[in-house]
Parts: sequence; structure tokens; C-alpha cells
Amino acid sequence: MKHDLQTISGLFRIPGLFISGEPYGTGHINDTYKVTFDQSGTRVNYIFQRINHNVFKQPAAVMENMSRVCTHLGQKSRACGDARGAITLMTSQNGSFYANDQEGNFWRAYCFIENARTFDIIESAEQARLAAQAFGRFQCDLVDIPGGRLNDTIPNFHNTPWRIENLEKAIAEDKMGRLKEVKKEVDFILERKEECGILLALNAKGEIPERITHNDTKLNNVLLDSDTGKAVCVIDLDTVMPGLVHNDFGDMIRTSTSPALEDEKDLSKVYMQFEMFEALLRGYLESAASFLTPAEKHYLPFSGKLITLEIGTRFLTDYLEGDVYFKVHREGHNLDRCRTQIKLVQSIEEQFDKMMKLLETI
Ligand code: ADP
Ligand code: GN1
Ligand code: MG
Repeated sequence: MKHDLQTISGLFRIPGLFISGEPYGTGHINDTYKVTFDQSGTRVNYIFQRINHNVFKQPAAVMENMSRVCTHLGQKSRACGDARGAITLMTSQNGSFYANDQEGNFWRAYCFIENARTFDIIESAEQARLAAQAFGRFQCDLVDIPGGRLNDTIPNFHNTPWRIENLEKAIAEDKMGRLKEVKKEVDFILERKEECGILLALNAKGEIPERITHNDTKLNNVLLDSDTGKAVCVIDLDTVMPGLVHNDFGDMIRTSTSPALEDEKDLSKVYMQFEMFEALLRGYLESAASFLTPAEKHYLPFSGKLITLEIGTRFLTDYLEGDVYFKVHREGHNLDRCRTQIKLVQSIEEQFDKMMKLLETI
């Protein structure tokens, strides 16, 4: 194990005795562990996370957002009698919501939400509807969070033109000599460069508003009840910050419409299943339609293409830069991920007219 979880557990005000801890989940950025304590003979689980401070340069600002969001959502869900609807952060020995270890890492701990699980691949249209409804409710519930604008935990996180510029820099440097392998992927992305700034331009003109968004609405960032399949809680809150609703809806299309994993090597398995898109749209509008403007709604189908292209651009940039950002588990992992994103963009483009027609009928 990379980290001494027993020592880390001493940094938090958690009652009982540490029993064990194991790596948990499939995230690309932070280190996540499921940790078990003995509390008077009962085993109680927690999630411990080491915040990746190369990615989140100001962990304290992340935790300030997170505690505000968890407090607000916790109040709302408890008022509805729902004890599992929001993440509960544990307090550290110094009274804040994070703690530093001796190596200067930032740690946080939260209650483990039991009898719920995540999915890396969508299993049914109903699941897509419920996940999208949960992310829509998440945005809706944060509309009235008190205390002013949230911190930007990663500046330019969903600034797609800036992501393209970074790709262009990586191409110019070609640090690892990998450019020759990826000419096709580079061309595909750069041919679509002009479309990347559409939403930010509308935002700058005041035609699409800034809201509080999650910004990482991967299907595996919502816990679903193990028995009923209903959405229990939206998790992974590091990137909750001001943004466009399209960041969230786009990432739902990216991660919840294809019947394949993000790193699938057989690209014939990667495509947008229209019924999943339809379920996402219906589910999301069930909870978000009340606050969305017509312009925001109009660009929901486009957001799928934009965010998939954006994440594909980031995977390709990281491949060219030598895999310094996303965790990789095999040779060419980021390139495989980039290729699935490109395949998915193609599939979205092929079905785009149909997607727009569906939107008009809802
Ligand atoms: P990452 O940034 O690495 O994706 P997440 O916050 O999404 O980290 O957590 C990783 C995994 O841990 C999730 O996919 C989920 O399965 C599990 N998880 C996270 N928080 C909780 C929680 N409060 N209760 C139960 N499981 C959780
Ligand atoms: C990362 O941490 P995780 O795995 O939920 C990344 C997202 C990407 C995603 C691609 C902070 O999310 O932006 O869309 O990988 N998070 C960060 O799978 O960069
Ligand atoms: Mg996650």
C-alpha cells in the first residue's frame, strides 16, 4: 500500500479502532481508500482520499467549496428525511475538513454511503434517466447556496479553446517523439477547432449564464442504490465550481451513452446509443427544466460533442506530454482513451440532427 492509512486515520476525529483499508474506485486523479473501523464491535466504513495537489493546486480552496456544498445539500436532503443524499465530511483533529500528513499530502475523510454502488458502463436507459435526473437536481439544489461565488478549483477547467491551445503546444514540443503515431487523431481534433469556442462566446455575450456545476459528471460519480437502482448521492465534488450547465450534460453524454469503457481498444464497440441520449435528456430536464433558459436547452445536444472532444483533447495532450496528468495503467493508455472519445464524437455527429429533433419534441 502506498499510504499508511492507520496513521492517516489518526489525523481525523473518527471514533473506534482502525481495522483495515484498501484502494477503492477507478478515478484517474485522487487516491481513494475504503477504510474500516471497529466501533464498539460494529464495523463502520469511511472513504479516505488523498487530494492530488499537482492537479488541485489549492486543496484548501477545494475543501472550502466542498464543505459549503456538503453543508447545503446535507440540509436539503435531511429536510426530506434522506440521510444518504449528501456526502458527510469528517472533521480533522485541528477542526477543519482536511489534514496534512508528514509528506505534505492533503487528506479528507467521509462517511461511506452503504448499499450503493457506481457503474463504469451504463446498463439501461432507466439508469441513464435516473443518473441525469440526479445531476440535474444537484445543479438545481445549488442555485441558492449562500456565501457568494465558489472558488475556481481548476481555472479554465472547461475552457475548450484553451485545451486545444495546450494540445497545439504539446504538438509543437513533441517531447516524447510520439507525434508521428497520432497524426490522424490530431487532424480530427484540429478540424473541429472552430466549434470549440461557441458556448464560451455565448456566455461572454450574456446569452448563456454561469451557474454552479459539478464539472465531472461521469456516470461513476453518482451512487445508485444496490437494491432499487435509484440515485442516492452525487459524489466527487472537487470540481464543483462556477460553470456552464453544458459541462455537466455533455459529460453525461460522454460517459453514459456508449456501451463500452472509456479505454476500450475495440472501437467498433464505442458509439452513442440514441436511447441512452434520450433517457439522459428526459431525466435531466425532469429536474433542471425549471431553471434552464431556452438557449441553455438548445445547446444540450451539442454539449455532448463538445465535452467529448475536449476530454479527448486532454487525453491526447497528456499522451504527447508523457502521461503526466491522468493515471495510466498500460502503455498507450491515454491514446486508447483519446481514440474512444474521437469515435464517440463521430457517432454523435452522425446522429446530431436526430438529437436536435428529439429536443424540439420534448
Ligand atoms: P475520484 O476522484 O478518484 O474519481 P471519487 O470521489 O469519485 O474519486 O471516489 C472514487 C470511488 O469511491 C467512487 O467511484 C465510489 O465508488 C466510491 N465512493 C466515493 N465516495 C463514496 C462515499 N461517500 N460512499 C461510498 N462510496 C464512495
Ligand atoms: C478525471 O477524477 P475522475 O476520474 O473522476 C478528470 C475529469 C475527466 C475524467 C476522464 C480533475 O476525473 O476531468 O473528465 O478524468 N478530473 C480532473 O475520465 O481532471
Ligand atoms: Mg470519481
